[in-house]
Amino acid sequence: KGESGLTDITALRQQVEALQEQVGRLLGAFLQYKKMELFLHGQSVGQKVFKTARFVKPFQEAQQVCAQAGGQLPSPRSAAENEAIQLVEFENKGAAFLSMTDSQTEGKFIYPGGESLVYSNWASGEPNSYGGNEDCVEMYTNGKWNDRPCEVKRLVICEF
Ligand code: 289
Ligand code: CA
Repeated sequence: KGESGLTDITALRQQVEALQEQVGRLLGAFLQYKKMELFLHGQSVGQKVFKTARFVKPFQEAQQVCAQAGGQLPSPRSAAENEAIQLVEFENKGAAFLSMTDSQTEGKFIYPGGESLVYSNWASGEPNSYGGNEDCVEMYTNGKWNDRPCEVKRLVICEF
């Protein structure tokens, strides 16, 4: 009994060591992959990654592009997240759509899940619903937000 107990512990130790090696290799591979993915056109901030598709689309199609890729349009919830999106825009020389709209209630912008904004960075005088048809939000390349018609085409950036 005593001897077989020791054998069990030795076997377990070997298994733990093998697992530790595997985790180390996985972590190395993950960090290499992450570096490559973010090398161009991507930014990571906290738990989020923003990456552009490098083409423009109207809002609904942009939403579909991101959903298809397993992501969503960007919902910047802090200045740091806003700046990360701005960096992706800067590299790609274009304003992008954000996820929020006031399609449901004019003047009340919400995230796709229905939550009210926890952060905003409106340009001076915005949102102004210019012409009465500006339910979507673009981020200018200076990081400021402007409400715009959802039909205009803007750079597609997705949040993952
Ligand atoms: O069609 C109006 C837009 O081009 C924008 O024009 C001006 O920059 C401002 O009035 C914006 O609010 C508006 O979205
Ligand atoms: Ca506007």
